[in-house]
Amino acid sequence: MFCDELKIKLIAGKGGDGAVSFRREKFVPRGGPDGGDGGIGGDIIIKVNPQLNTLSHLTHTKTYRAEHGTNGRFQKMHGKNAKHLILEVPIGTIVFTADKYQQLADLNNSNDEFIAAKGGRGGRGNASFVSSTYRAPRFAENGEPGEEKEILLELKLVADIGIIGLPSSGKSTLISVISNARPKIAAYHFTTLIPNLGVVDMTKFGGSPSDSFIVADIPGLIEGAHQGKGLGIQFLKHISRTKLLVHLIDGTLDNTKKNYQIINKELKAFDKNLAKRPQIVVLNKIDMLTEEQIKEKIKELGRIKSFQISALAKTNLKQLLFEISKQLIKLKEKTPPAPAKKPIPVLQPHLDQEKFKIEQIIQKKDHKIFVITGQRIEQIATMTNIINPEGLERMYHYIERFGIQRTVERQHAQFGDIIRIKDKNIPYRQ
Ligand SMILES: Nc1nc2c(ncn2[C@@H]2O[C@H](COP(=O)(O)OP(=O)(O)OP(=O)(O)O)[C@@H](O)[C@H]2O)c(=O)[nH]1
Ligand SMILES: [Mg+2]
Repeated sequence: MFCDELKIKLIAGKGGDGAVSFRREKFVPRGGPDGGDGGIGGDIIIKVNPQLNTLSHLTHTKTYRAEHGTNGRFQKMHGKNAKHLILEVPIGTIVFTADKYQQLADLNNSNDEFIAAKGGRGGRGNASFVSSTYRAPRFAENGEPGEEKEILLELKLVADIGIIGLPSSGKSTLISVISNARPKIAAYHFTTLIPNLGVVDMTKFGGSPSDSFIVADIPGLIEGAHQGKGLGIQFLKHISRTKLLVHLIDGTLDNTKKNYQIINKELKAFDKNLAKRPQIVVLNKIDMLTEEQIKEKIKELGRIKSFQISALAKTNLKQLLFEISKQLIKLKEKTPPAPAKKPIPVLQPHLDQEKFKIEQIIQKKDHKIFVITGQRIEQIATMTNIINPEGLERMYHYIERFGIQRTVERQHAQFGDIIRIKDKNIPYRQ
């Protein structure tokens, strides 16, 4: 099976910080707190675009970052939520964790999408902390950092076009200059023994990502291949699902038309339908021919229209690729859409609420450090500024509420010990 794989890093947007602010109005001497909440950070969403065939448009950048939410402001002004970053992928893309250990999503339908990295919550402004007992909080939350992770995208490839031709007509040379495939190329026959697949990134030739396609280079065919001559014709099954064939003819050989017919006869012997597949006929190696010789070849081919290229000298490749891409788009429009498969749920990462553990107890000379981990408590620690006395109080509130206090007490916590959560060192207190 052929796969296109891509590892990328995602950093979702951070939430905006909450504001600390107090109302200031004429004739109102002591206004209440009015600090607004921060905006939500942008998610990174992986979304199907049925027009795409490859992942090549995502290879230019290794790290994708969504925008941050903006900070809250006075007069309870809410910070702006950030825009989500949408990464488009072809149908059939599977999302894995970077180590490929866990599958996160299988995007099989034309409108599937998956939130791959969640943006951070906005921090609450001091206006949100007002209660009957807490009238003038001088404290606001920081915005939560966006999720950060590495993922692996995998796309199972089915070739859109197959390159066919006699041995040494230049099939592997062509695929090597138009795609990312790097097959073996040599001046002897049957250099290619198994098909090679390559992704043609049309943005490299001035096209758009949706023009990109997948090409297969197969072993050479010879007369009598259907009777087992040369490498036979079994490998033609690898291109039986292609939509279009590029028929490459070596321009330096005589009997241009006859050579063309030999290949078509072998195709027919393998599968009548494959022989009926649209073909783009290409005369290769024109760098070795004079203008006069090229004209003669065209004349010999008669009604069979051809492109004239040199794969080696990279002559006329762009025109050929745009023609392939144009024909592919037309052919795809004609093909009925695949029946809808059962919808997959849109998966969202969630935080395992209130679970924590003592990761480690570090024994120092005169005190201990309890290193606490847990998604939710770490999130709270990141969002809380403990230098602010009210922020520190809030941290103690959660330490109590989550049961961390009781747990460290059972481990003989004493005055002078530290509870460490993420990068915050909180003095233990009884
Ligand atoms: N002058 C010239 N030589 C070419 C061109 N394209 C390919 N060749 C040469 O032709 C020879 C065969 O090229 P390949 O790309 O290996 O041909 P192939 O069709 O893949 O051959 P098989 O895999 O054996 O069927 C090599 O020596 C290439 O350098 C071209 O445009 N001009
Ligand atoms: Mg080859």
